[in-house]
Amino acid sequence: MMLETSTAVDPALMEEVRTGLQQQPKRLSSRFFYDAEGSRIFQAIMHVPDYYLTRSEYEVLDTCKASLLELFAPDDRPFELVELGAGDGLKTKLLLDHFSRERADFTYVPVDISADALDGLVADVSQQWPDLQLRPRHDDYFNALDQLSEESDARRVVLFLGSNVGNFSPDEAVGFYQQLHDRLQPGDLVLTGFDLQKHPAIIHAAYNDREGLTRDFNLNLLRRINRDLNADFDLSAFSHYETYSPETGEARSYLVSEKAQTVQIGSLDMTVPFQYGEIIHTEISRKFTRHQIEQLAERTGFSLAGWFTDASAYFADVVFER
Ligand code: AVI
Repeated sequence: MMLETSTAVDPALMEEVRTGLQQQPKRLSSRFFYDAEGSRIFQAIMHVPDYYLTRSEYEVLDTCKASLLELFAPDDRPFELVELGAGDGLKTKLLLDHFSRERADFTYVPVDISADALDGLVADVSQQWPDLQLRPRHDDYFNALDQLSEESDARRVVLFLGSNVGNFSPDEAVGFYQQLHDRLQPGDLVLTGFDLQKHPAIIHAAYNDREGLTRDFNLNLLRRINRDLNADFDLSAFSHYETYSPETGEARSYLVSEKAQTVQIGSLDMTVPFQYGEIIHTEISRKFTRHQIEQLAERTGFSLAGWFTDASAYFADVVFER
C-alpha cells in the first residue's frame, strides 16, 4: 500500500472519477482510499478482531524470522532490505529488531511516494535503532529499484507485505512481478505476504467487521471526493456492501446507492445519476491458493525459495528468488 497524506488534488483522482463514474457498472480504484483519514482508518482496521490478516502475518514473521534471515543472508553476506510501501510499523519492526540483534549486515531502504509516511517511519526507526543503516527513498517503487541497481551490488531483498498483492487484478499482479524481475539481479529475493483461501465466512467477516471500520474506510472515498473535487455525495445515502466468492477467491467491496439520486462533482463539472441499488465497485482483495502463487512465480521468471505460514495456514509469506 502507498500512503498519501498530501492535501493537493491528485490529477489521477480526477481522471479516475471522471472515467470511473461514467462506466457501467461504476467503479473507483481502491488506490484512492489512502488520504490521511483513509490511512488512519486502515491502521485501525489492522487491529480489529475480524481482520485476521495483520495478526496472522505477524505470527508468520515472528515464528519464521530466524529462517528468513538465513535465507536473506547465507554466510552473513550484506543485503539491502527494500520495503515497497513505507511499512505499517509492527511487522517491519519485528524484522528490523531481529536482524539488528543478530548483527546482520544490512541497509533498510523503505520506499514510498508519500513523504509524510516516509518521514514518520524514518524518525521512528532511527530513534529505536540508532545504528541501523537507513536509506529512505521518496519515489515510485520501480524508479527506486532502477536507481538501487545502479548504486550497489549488494543482494536486494524486496519486501511487499500485508497482502497488498491481493489488491491487484491477476494481470496487474503478473505485470508487477515481471517489472520486479526486470529490475533485480539473479539471486535477489522478493518476500510477499499472500492471504490464503480459507473458510469463506472468515474472509467475509474480515471485510464486514463488527466495528464498522471497513464500511467507514469504503465510504471515506466519497468524503475524499467531496473535499478534493468539490462534490456533494450524501454519505448517509450510500452503504458498504461486500461479497466473497470462494470460487474466484475474490473479496469485492462496493458502495450501494440507497435511493435514486443525483450527485454533482463541481471540479469536473459533472452530474452523476444513481438508481436505487446501483453500485460503485471500489476494491478487490484476492485470496490465493499455493498453486496460484507457484504459477505466479513461474510465469514471471522467479523460483520459490521459501514458504512460511501461521499455525492456522491463514496467511503465507513467500520468498521468490530471481
Ligand atoms: C491494503 N489491503 C491489503 C487491504 C485488504 O485487505 O485488501 C485493504 C483493506 N480493505 C478493506 N480492509 C482492508
